[in-house]
Amino acid sequence: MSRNSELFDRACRAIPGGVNSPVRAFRSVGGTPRFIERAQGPYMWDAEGTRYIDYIGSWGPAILGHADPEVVRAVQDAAVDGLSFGAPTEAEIEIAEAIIARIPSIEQVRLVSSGTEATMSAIRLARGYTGRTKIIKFEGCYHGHADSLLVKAGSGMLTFGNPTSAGVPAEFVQHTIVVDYNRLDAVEAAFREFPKDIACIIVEPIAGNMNMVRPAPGFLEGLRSLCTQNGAVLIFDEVMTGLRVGPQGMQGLCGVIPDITTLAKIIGGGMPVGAFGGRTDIMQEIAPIGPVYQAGTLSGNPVAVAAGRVTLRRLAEPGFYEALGRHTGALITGLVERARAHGIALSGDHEGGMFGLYFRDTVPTSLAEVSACDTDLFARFFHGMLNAGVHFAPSAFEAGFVSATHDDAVIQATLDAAEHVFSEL
Ligand code: KE4
Repeated sequence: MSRNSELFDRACRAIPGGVNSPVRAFRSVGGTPRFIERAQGPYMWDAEGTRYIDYIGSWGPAILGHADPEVVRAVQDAAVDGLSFGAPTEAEIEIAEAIIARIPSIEQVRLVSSGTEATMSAIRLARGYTGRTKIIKFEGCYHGHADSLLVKAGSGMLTFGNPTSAGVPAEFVQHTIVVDYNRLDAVEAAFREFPKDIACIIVEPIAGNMNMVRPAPGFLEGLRSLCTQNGAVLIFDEVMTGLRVGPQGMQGLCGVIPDITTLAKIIGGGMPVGAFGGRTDIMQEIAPIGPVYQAGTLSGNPVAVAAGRVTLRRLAEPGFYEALGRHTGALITGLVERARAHGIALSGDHEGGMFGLYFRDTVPTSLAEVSACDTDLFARFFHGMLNAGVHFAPSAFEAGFVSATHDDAVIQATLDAAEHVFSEL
């Protein structure tokens, strides 16, 4: 038995499914998860010493590459002065100021420890600010595992084909309206049905949890108009896209400014940091100055914040996103060309350091089109690449991520491996 199999068997005895987050269990692609012992730059090494070029990137945070020396040193330096105080620190002000300087919609920001906490808090804030109860989310979008959002969620939920989660009472989701992504007419209909009771819309401005799906032209602009017209709060969940698709997130690219933005992943540089922020008049509703309660023991802890601050500073270096986008584009263009040369229906899309690969002829524009992709072929591609030393996300319903350390040589090595895999698919 391989070391990974031994570890997985042992893990399954101690941890449900052997993992601490479902998508890691390989259940939608089959096989044994690789137990990672260390990572550096674009590479991870598993328990058997096998090296992989990594395109999971910890699901987004590892944009500088794994174990970036400056980030690691900042964490070490912070840790020797104490791990967490439960009291305010100057570092929290600095990262808040850095976030405010980068994200157009954010005038004030509150730190939390995960994307789930950020979106859960943002929803509560929108309800408290408007005095309304209903929320609109989009099928295939995933915003973390807060009860009211686990309705037809994407990511692991979609992978398991569980459009809703057990353990969530119907009463907890009766105010959650789920419509199809890119269907502005459905959102208009919801506002017509509940003209004064929709607190907010929460949306991934580029969906990344049903694989990568772009907003249709005018979709985000339409959501902005409908929220403004109806007195509802527009929440951009940029946990994934924030600082991943560009220096100001998707809102910086599309010019649509939400009322609240949620962030996580990259702003922690691999350490647990999430955030929600927005217009000052809305953020003033948050405790301790407002009636909407929100709290967290480790929110803004100095070690996590140290990693985030260095990461944010490095992303502002000249040419960072140009290089990131160039390498991601070379990867996707190269993969699609090689697949098609072997008669395989593969399409791809990318924005900044985020990409989607789809085993179908054209880039999907909806969950239905993503769901029609050849997931069996994806699983065979996934394992072929894994055996060739390239680790993509273990699900056809996930986006992929490139880091600053995925240079020309790493991209070329990936394409060389893919050439061989496509020839045998
Ligand atoms: P976390 O609670 O996992 O930090 O963030 C939840 C979340 C919120 N919003 C968006 C847009 C997200 O993509 C996520 C989490 N993303 C998944 C990747 N599809 C995390 C991977 C996992 O669940 O293990």
